[in-house]
Amino acid sequence: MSAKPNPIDMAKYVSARRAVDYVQDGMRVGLGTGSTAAWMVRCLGEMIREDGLRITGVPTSTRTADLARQCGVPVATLEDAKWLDLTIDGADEFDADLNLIKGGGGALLQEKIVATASDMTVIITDPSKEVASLGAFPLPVEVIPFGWQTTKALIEESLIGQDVDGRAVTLRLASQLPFRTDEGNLILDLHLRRIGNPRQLSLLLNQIPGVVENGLFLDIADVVICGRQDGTVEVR
Ligand code: ABF
Repeated sequence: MSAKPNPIDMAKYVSARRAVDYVQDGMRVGLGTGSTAAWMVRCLGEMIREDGLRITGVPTSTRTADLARQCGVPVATLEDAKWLDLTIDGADEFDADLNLIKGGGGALLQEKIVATASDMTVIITDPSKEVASLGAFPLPVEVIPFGWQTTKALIEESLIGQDVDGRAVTLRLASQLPFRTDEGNLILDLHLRRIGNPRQLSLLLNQIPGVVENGLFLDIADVVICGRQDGTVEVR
């Protein structure tokens, strides 16, 4: 591996390195977004250069697409690939049921579409991502720009009576401006602290006009790999 990880990145690298063991020649592979997924893309580039691996990558964000091209990973659109053999992606939180919160990187919509269009989804993490209950990480919700303040108010209203410990909703900013997703949408972060019923909350959020998708990834992960700084790895 040409680029060696620093100790902080070691857990991410170990997780990514173990995940690419699932990649076989000829696969169509969903390429996740985030710093852990970036190590996965670099590992795939190494395998392509050194072992002659042949795959087609479908990126989940423009920044992953850019990194894949830099690493020599052939990329295609999901339309071209039609279906994927495997998706490898990161997460912000995972629980004992392998349910996730994703979207801290702002790519949750493409990530959820790509992961859902895959025969297998492998999530790469480190111990800091494991939780007893989802929710400590603010739940990202992607909304269209039109009427977003009304959508925000409807979300806040919908949280009343839900099994959550917090109800603050904030607009995600990037350098004092509203953060925009690759689709030009906005992200609202729900500071819920604990989500008692993720399935019910996910269904509720996605019924609200203006909501495009939310960062609860339920029944999507087939495997969660947890790398550690000491170089060991645990596969759930
Ligand atoms: C991406 O990976 C996002 O959905 C998630 O927020 C992020 C985690 O980033 P990192 O690997 O940098 O912790 O899939």
